[in-house]
Amino acid sequence: MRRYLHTSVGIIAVALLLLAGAGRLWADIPGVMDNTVTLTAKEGYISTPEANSIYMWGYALDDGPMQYPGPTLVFTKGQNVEITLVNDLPGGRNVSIVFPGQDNVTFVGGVTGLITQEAPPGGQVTYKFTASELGTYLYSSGTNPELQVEMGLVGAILVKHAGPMTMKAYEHDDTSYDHEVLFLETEIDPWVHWLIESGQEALVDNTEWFPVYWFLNGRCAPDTMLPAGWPLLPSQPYNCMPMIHPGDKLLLRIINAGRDFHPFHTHGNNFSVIARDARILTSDAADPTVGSDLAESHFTITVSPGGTLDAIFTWTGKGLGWDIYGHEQDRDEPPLGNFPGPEDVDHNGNGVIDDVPMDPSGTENAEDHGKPFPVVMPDVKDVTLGTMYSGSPYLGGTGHLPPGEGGFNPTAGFVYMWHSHKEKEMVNNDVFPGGMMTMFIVVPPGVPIPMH
Ligand SMILES: [Cu+2]
Repeated sequence: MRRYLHTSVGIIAVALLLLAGAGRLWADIPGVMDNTVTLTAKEGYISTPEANSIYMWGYALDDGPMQYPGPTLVFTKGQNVEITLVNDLPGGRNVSIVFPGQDNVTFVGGVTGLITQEAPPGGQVTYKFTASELGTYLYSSGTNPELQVEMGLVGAILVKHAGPMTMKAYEHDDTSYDHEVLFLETEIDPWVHWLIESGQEALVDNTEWFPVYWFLNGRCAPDTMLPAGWPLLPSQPYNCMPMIHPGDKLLLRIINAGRDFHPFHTHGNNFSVIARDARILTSDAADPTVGSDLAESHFTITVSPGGTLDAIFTWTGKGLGWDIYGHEQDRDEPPLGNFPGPEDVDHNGNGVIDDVPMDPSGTENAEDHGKPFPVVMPDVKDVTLGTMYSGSPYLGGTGHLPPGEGGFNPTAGFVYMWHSHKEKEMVNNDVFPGGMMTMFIVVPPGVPIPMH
């Protein structure tokens, strides 16, 4: 346990070290942006942070490695989409894809299945549809789904506006965002996977299904925080570590691709749920000026199994009652006297002219400008320092740290946990911490967050 904790802290440290470096590329949602895609259903293995290796089935891109989840498919609204599924699964079984929320899916080739057209062993099937509605969608196997979804045949579809920089989740004007992140939630029972791997499928009993691994985008924490495309996780290419500036709007695209409920919890602030199952929560879907007027404010949200949800999260520090930037106090209060200057404004409306400028990003909360940190910081020798502590409680502030401490948060962002609020889902096969958990990072204004 001790060794594991050390390892996990090390991995978080590596993640933050990379975060500090140039060329970060994981703030957005990586995926395949092509309207003609070939997916191959095949077997493979995933890794979990407590050093397990689990047999899986997944959708690969072309003849690439098995992926968990399958490639995130990014289409633009109105695009005609063609997805060819090649069946390379073992055991002489059919496989398929269902596209909940997509209208008028047609097929070429394949064989008729119970739910949809299927690819026979060694064969293929092509699905065609028009990505007619914006939003966040699931795709998954429609063949023996109680087994094939468990084994990993799931993925995400995002339908976006055609303009490359039209960052608006839906037509409505208040669904715009600055950054986006995908949370594809799954869970597995490794016993089922072992039975399949060892050729004992007849012993799989869904009444005894008992998941002990919980994933965000196919990774268990702390691997969620490693970059996308991390070479040691070849079958788990996607990460999950959102990053914003104060005041940025972050679009959360949440998909429940499993069969349990996961109350996902963003510490620090509420978020606004603007859509469910890729349909905006509005009283007038035809009028884009109405906005998501039926949006719900939540602190924790559960998505139905098979469902999706879009929410907008933002964070400014408003309401904390202190100045997150640590701007100087009102030096123009007695007995120091007044210091007139170009920034002489009564920012916080307390009747005193401040001589310290507001944050130029425009997101600073005026009422808290200049207000002191509300507690006396303990002496550095009386605290245990985390690897992410910058030496200062202020956003963008750094301070002196003992030798060997800190260094993993050089931009002095605020870092905190987002996770499933079913606390048992924060483990990897009973080893804490892990599971459906990641870190969220607010970086100071001006620190670049890369986009596509
Ligand atoms: Cu919590």
